[in-house]
Amino acid sequence: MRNKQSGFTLVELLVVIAIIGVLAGMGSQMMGFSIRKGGISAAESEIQRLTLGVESFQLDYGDYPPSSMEDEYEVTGNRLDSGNESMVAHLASRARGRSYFEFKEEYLDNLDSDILANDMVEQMSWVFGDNQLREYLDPWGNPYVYIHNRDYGREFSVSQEGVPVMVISGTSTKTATFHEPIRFQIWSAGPDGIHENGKGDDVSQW
Ligand SMILES: [Ca+2]
Ligand SMILES: [Ca+2]
Ligand SMILES: [Ca+2]
Repeated sequence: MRNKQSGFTLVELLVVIAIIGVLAGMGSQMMGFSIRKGGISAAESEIQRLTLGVESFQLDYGDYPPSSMEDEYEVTGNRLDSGNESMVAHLASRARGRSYFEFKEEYLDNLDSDILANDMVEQMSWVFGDNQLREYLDPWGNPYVYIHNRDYGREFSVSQEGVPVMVISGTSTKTATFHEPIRFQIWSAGPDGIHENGKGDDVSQW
């Protein structure tokens, strides 16, 4: 009679390794899920803050920031992320002695490296120390979309993971009209980084 071997057999070892693999997979999936969830609530709260900023700008100036600085002031620009840049520029204005938005530095960037003309910088009482035409980014690094209600139905060029794509204001399936009909639309492309005009996993203010 052979002595019964102590320790694990090969089969037992393989079973243990398989179980560890499954558990590790579940763990990383859960972690991915909670990171995604965290991103979504961060985007929601930033959109809420941006909405308040845009609303208080409107109280002072009687109108929301335009969807495009290029059109509003007849300045030349690259027409990429114009709505976001216009929103940032107007919220960064202290022309009336007050600021409309507290920018979180980690979300500010100028992905397309464009600049605001110097006379415009003065005119807006720009709060930044240079003339970079910045965008405000969502937690996944993509600029939010901002569109004034005047421009609903119009196509705009925005960057999606560094590539320009066209977007159009989101429509509601309930009312068959645009969301936020008398205000403005702000949305993030969401965790998948793909703009769906406020649908799919996009995070929007409606
Ligand atoms: Ca631009
Ligand atoms: Ca820019
Ligand atoms: Ca999306």
